Amino acid sequence: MSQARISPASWVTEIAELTKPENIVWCDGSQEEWTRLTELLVADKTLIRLNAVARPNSFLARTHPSDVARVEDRTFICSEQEIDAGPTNNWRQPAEMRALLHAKFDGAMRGRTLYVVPFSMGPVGARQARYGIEITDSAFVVLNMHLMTRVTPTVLEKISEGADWVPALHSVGAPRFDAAGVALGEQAWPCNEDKYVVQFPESREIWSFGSGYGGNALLGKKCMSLRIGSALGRDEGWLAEHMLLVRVTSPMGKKYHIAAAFPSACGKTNLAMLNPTIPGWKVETIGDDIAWIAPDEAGRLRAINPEAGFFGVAPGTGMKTNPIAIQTIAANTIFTNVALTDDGDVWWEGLTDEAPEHLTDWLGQDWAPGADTPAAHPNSRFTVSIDQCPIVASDWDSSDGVELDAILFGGRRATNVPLVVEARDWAHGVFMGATISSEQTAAAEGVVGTLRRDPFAMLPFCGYNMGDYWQHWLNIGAGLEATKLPKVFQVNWFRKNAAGKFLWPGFGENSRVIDWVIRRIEGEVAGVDSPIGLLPQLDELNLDGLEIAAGALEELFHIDVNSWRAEARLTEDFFAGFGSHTPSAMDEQLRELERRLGWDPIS
Ligand code: GTP
Ligand code: SPV
Ligand code: MN
Repeated sequence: MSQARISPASWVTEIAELTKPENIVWCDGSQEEWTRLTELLVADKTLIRLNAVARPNSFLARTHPSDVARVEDRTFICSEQEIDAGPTNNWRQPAEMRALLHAKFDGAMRGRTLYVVPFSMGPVGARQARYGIEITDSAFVVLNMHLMTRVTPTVLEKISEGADWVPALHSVGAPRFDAAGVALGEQAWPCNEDKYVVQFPESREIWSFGSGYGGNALLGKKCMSLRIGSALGRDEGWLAEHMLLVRVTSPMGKKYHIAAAFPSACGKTNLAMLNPTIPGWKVETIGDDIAWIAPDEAGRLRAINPEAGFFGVAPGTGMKTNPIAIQTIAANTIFTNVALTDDGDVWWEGLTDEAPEHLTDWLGQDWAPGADTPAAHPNSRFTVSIDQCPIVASDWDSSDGVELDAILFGGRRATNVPLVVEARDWAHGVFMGATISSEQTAAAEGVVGTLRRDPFAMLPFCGYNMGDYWQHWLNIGAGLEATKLPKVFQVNWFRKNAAGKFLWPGFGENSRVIDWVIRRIEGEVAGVDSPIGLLPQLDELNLDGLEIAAGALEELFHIDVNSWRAEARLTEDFFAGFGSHTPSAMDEQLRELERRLGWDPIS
């Protein structure tokens, strides 16, 4: 469903007439632009330049305390029919939303600069690449787009040659003047209490108002690559996924490619930069958040990372947990909402075992160890180019992408879900993805810790009816030979014991799980059947040198039939919420699970 669009220049004129900026700047992604805009933002105190010896060319931003995460209840999918957005999305009638947004954007950029940012998701010119133009009144957004996407005027050439593109409009919603020209006063972090992150999946447009933070404002990321991307994928026969992408080389020298979908703040960046604790294994990073997956001519699923950088969670990232990330962010990095040390460097919980004696916290207040609030916001993050990752695959941006050998689904589950379990076949794998639940994290506004369904880790990111999305996954699998499909697994690094302690050490030790996954692909280990899928036999796991409490392994793989029956009952209700859009294959999977749990299916 390709749309004939007006030219970028006409669109910019139209938006400038609406938003009434002071001036217009066309961005080119150059080093000169980076220098100019960082200097501008340091001068107006939006950015703090970090100690140039400790962390060259790096900056700290402190957002408004109300603008710290994605705003899911202010995120809208505006399809013509409500049913096409489905029950998991906020829906508004497109014409109604357009009228509302026009009123919001009218004069929204008074006294500000309108930046035009042409960007590509995927290598420019690649078959799978998609182009966008973000208009924003935030220089901070422009700088982050430099790191996260490919900002280049070549995109405008491609568009003038006829390539399709996504118009993505963003304003922080904080004009400097009102309509009468009266100064409105400038906040340190301009934003608006009223926020809208709006996708029009049918006309492939994005309108975002009121927030300068992460996925709300960097419109190439969740808005375009996932919400619009998933709608494109449905229509064009591919998959836009909230997945990391890695290459793993075994001690035998054989290469495998793995994609993994975990909900926000559940370990994608960490697995993407896995530092294996078992000898002989090598991991190369390809992507840490988004994968676009398409069938190729040979009938295999191939994936690219459409992004060009990482927007990673800071807390918990340290030399012990993720040394690769620590090396990646040594320079040329923008930090948001972390703490500032007295010598002008950054700190957050988990960077070191002990906090410095004095810090300036993310709110700009004095902070000392023992304070009852964290120094860094739990959703504080770093933005950095993927090129700086010491283990990035040299061909990470190859236009061809990589053939997938395995897909992992995971979440934060304190109970029930074992360390690893393999799906019996593709449909069972889709069922595993569809039934992911996870404890709420700080990545979105909401109560941290409550268990929520997050199918395919796409709950906030699917641009159409989630039930139809499951059917699309089934269709993709049905269109390919079963032997050529990636094997599907569910993993859980977060199971806890009765005392509330993690049973599994996680991070680099997750290589032991990857080792088993790959030996399953090679047919070297048989596993053992269980009601929920194929589990490892404990002696199939490489546990050499692992320090783990007695009994912890048994607990990690324990399947509690009663809890699983209770979970199946909840799944029944969950599926019912999608009505006739729940694929019958998903209902069959649920009945099969109930049967294996020794329980008479209720229907
Ligand atoms: P988004 O960028 O929000 O999509 O998140 P992500 O999935 O990339 O999450 P990330 O890897 O940044 O991890 C989030 C948090 O989980 C961090 O605090 C990590 O330290 C923690 N974490 C990651 N892997 C593990 C693990 O294997 N075990 C434990 N216990 N914690 C982990
Ligand atoms: C997530 O929340 O899944 C992120 C961060 O990766 S954001 O870009 O803000 O969506
Ligand atoms: Mn994410």
